[in-house]
Amino acid sequence: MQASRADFPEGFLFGVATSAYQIEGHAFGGAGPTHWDSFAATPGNVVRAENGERACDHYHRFEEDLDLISGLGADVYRFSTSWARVLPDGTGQPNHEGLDFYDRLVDGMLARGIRPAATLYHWELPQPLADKGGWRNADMPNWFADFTQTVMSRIGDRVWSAAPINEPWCVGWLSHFDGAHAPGLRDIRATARAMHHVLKSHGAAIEVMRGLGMKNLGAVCNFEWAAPASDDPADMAATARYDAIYNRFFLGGLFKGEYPPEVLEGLEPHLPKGWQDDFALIGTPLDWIGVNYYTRKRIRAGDGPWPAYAEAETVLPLTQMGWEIYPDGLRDFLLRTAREYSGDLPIYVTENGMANPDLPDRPDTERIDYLDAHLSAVREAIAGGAPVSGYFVWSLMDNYEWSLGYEKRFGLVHVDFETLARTPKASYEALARWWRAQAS
Ligand code: IFM
Repeated sequence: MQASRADFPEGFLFGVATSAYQIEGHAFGGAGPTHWDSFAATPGNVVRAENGERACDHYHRFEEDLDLISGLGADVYRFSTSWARVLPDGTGQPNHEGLDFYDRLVDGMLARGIRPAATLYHWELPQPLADKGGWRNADMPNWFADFTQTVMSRIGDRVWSAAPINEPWCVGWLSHFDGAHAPGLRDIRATARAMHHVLKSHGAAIEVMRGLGMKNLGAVCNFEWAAPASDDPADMAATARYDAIYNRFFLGGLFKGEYPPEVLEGLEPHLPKGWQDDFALIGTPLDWIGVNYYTRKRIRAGDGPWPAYAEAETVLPLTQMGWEIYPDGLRDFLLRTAREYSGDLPIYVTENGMANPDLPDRPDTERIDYLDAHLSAVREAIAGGAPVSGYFVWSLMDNYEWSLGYEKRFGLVHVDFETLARTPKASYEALARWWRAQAS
């Protein structure tokens, strides 16, 4: 790899990210059912109807996995807590086995000198709450606040950072408008409510954590660079709608107390009554903002009602996900986030990485090149004035890629899903060579 720690500002942190349902093995340790289990059990939703029952069996092998993170020289490990593992019914009686697991996990990081970066929710909603309408239900902020209180009363004293919800766009839009993730809805009213309740729940969780005296609290949003397929005004307007829904809705809510007009054009009639009064909670001050970045989309005008956009053909090399490799988008998002929304607030690249059809005995040079190019983009953003403070690779190891099952391999470590053997890839070794050099 081209980079070294010396190329980044002093104190810049490097880490890896995973999430609970994608690696833990949800069948273990008394976790309750989630909407991902029922979504995956419905034919046609997930490749081979695969689910997170066993995943990487991280629940039993977490010490080995923490050793891999330590061997990599990572400063920080970004993990998530499973709501249904901690509160199998979504509310009420905690599962002590689940809380003990996160306690041991955090202590295992600290024992290895790794900073724990917790995300409270990364998509596995307890089924009993999904049965009550899930993110559409106006009680979600209260349920989420209670979950936050339960988890963080136990581990909040030792985590280095915490964020409430991973990728609100996926929780709101992808899951309720596109129907591609659980609960698999395609409904504009459900979408409007979910998008708003996700942000309200974010704010409620931040307030709970502040009340517990926790510091270093942030939000993690995923962004896709949107480029018009042509300079035709219709394509440009469609691109602005895509950008507003995907990117500006969440930043606008968190930092400006407003939603973009291009989104209100479609969602306003369906937002819950009194939504305008919720921005004080949604915009409760943060200590950092997280940017998850993978790709860009070329957008053209589409047929039909709002939002009337369509994806145009790709023109750049693609990852195994079919996503264009476009590192400039990361640089531009980091600059734009600081310039238009977050100012001097530290920005972390909380996810970046690529899926590749890796085999354990073949060097994953494509991933090394991808990471190299995106790390250069981070350096360019820093040079341009963006206060970027850290970078996390998605992901530590191959895992459950949601509706695409176990086929898409994002890991720095190869996982054989028959034997569960872990084998570090060439990208792991390449990063370890310089991350281990002078861990901060
Ligand atoms: O695997 C996902 C992760 O759960 C959230 N961010 C994007 C990753 C790759 O699709």
